[in-house]
Amino acid sequence: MARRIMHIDLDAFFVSVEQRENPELKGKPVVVGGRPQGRGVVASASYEARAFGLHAGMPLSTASHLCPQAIFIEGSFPKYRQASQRFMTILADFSPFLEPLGLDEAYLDATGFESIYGSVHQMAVKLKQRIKDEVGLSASVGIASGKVVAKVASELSKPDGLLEVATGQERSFLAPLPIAKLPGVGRKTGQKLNALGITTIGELSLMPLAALKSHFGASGEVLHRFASGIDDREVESPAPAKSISRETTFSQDTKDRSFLKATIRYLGERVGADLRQKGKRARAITLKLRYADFTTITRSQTLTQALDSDQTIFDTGLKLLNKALSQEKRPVRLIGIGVSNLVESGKQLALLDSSARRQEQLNRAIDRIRKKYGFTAIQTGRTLLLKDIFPETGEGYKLQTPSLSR
Ligand code: TTP
Ligand code: MG
Repeated sequence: MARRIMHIDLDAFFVSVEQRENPELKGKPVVVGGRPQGRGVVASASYEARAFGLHAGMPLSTASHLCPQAIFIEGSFPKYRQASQRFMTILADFSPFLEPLGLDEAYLDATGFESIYGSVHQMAVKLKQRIKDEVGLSASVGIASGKVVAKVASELSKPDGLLEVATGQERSFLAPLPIAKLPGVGRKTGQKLNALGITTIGELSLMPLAALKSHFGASGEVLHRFASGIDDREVESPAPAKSISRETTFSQDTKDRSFLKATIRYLGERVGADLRQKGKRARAITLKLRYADFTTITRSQTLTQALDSDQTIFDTGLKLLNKALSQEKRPVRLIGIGVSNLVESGKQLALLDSSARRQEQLNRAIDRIRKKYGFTAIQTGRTLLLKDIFPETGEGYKLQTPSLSR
């Protein structure tokens, strides 16, 4: 079956987020990047500003010269990151075969989704609508049999566009376009091709492969395939986490061993729950310590078998902690624990000895209860200690959670 690959890209992303928050900016030439007097460059320009020749990467001084009436905004990255996450979450609702690229674009493999949405085109219409309703931004979508053509199509359809290239039409779709529109053709390659008398993608596709290879080496072959609209690359979802960890910075540096132990227990239980939820076991455990003077050390231990129990994480973490602190005089500022060298859980249970198996069953029972009633529904002896140390939190260590980083 022919593949249907979507490329989705938000329109004038940074600017659109600003316009969403301040409707007065809508329909006007707007630039995000900094003050026109500054030495920065344009990060994002509204389509109204582009009509004056403004584009990303242009020095702000040039931009204000070309379009003095433009509104210049410094921008704030956390806002864009949040919008990006909401955008990606919507895409993930449509297909698990998702490859995010940067903040505002992604490939999505929609092969076979006709049966759900009537057509992939319809699916793209729904997707665009949800992005508009839920994130307040407009996206452009290209659909084709491969990534390259899908990307060129979304770009060509901007803003707020939707363009599908039928299977078999890839080459004729690309042929009239200038070579700069082809992903992979940067400024240098473009200049080199122009010098060879090549200006359109069609001309590029007709260049003999041997000639392309002699000019561009191995990438000559890629250029040839892309220019012909051939691109078999898969949509690659990001690799799953290779490690899981939790750490916390204390509001006051400490030398209190019991407190450090309790914190390790708590962080270890969090890591363990995460590990089991992901269906993984770990072969290595790492302790991280940062001392008051900001010196940071990590100490790791490899396990004889891959395990996922809280007890193993705690025991190993504690051993590493005792070793690290045996000669140590400096107070501790941050403590963290992590697991790595992860393997799929599989059905290994039967291979474990009886005490390890009991641990497994206990952890799973605790996970179930916590899933139902919250993480703090069950506290082990050690984590209960944290309650005495932070009595003001009332709920024991719960209020520590926001300071956890992963
Ligand atoms: P793009 O998708 O390249 O640009 P855009 O979303 O502003 O406009 P378009 O409608 O053509 O897609 O990049 C996404 C965001 O990344 C952009 O809003 C700002 C940021 N960016 C920079 O900070 N510097 C740059 O040079 C580019 C190209 C983008
Ligand atoms: Mg964009």
